[in-house]
Amino acid sequence: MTRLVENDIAGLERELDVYEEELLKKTGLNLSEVACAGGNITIHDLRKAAQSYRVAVVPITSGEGVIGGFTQFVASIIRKMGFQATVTEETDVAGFYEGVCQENEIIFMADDKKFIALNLRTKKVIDNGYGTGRGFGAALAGMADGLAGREVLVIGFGPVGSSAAEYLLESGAKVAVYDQNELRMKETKKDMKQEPNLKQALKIYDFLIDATPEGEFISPEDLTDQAMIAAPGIPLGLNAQAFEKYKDRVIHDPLQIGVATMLALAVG
Ligand code: 2YJ
Repeated sequence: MTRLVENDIAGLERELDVYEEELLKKTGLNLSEVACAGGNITIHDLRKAAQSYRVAVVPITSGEGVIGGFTQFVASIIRKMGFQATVTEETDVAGFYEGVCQENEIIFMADDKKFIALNLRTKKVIDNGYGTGRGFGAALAGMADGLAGREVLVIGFGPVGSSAAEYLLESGAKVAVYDQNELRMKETKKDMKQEPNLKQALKIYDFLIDATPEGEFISPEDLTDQAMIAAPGIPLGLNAQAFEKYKDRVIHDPLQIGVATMLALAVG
């Protein structure tokens, strides 16, 4: 999983309203609606949860340390969904203690390996890869006006791609997978088609999930004219020309959909 850097999220907190307007325009869904679709809960249940849960986000200094603006941005995404959310003053274990003592029952925290949401009331723990995959699957379904019976190519079968693939299967889509790592290809389920050649596959599928950590490996001529792309992978797999051509049909963000869907899953 790619480690975010300060630049990936700089300025995004201020732009959250604009981000959500664009998401709505592309998918017909706002951030909470994408999260609820990915998390399999109703908006009504999300709103009820927003009244009963408080959320703390704990900065974690281990490994490569705190990423400037990361916890603040996570908290602002959660507030955007109608929940009370604070960043703890203390970090690490002291921050976790502070969050729990202040009666927060959902704790978000990330080190270099894992980013989790922990629901202390239900003991549920939600991984960012799982939330991100499902959320981007839901965003693609929104953009496509439903994916039941349609063929979707998932590129990259790590924690995000495999969760997106599962979600898409649940939604009735026909799922195909490409991963350059043969061991990962072996982890695909039998109801998922394996695509051995990426270039050939890109020419066929109109609906794509780019869940790779590779940048700029997709050019405009690789894609069908109708292609729609949900791209949780960082950096973006499309090169600049492909992005320019497809930008109205590309969903790509570093945290928003993943965090929102983690929250929906944590309270669901
Ligand atoms: O608390 C902090 O500021 C840091 N310890 C945050 C670390 C963030 N973690 C990562 O970037 C992970 N690799 C997971 C990111 C998942 C984004 N989809």
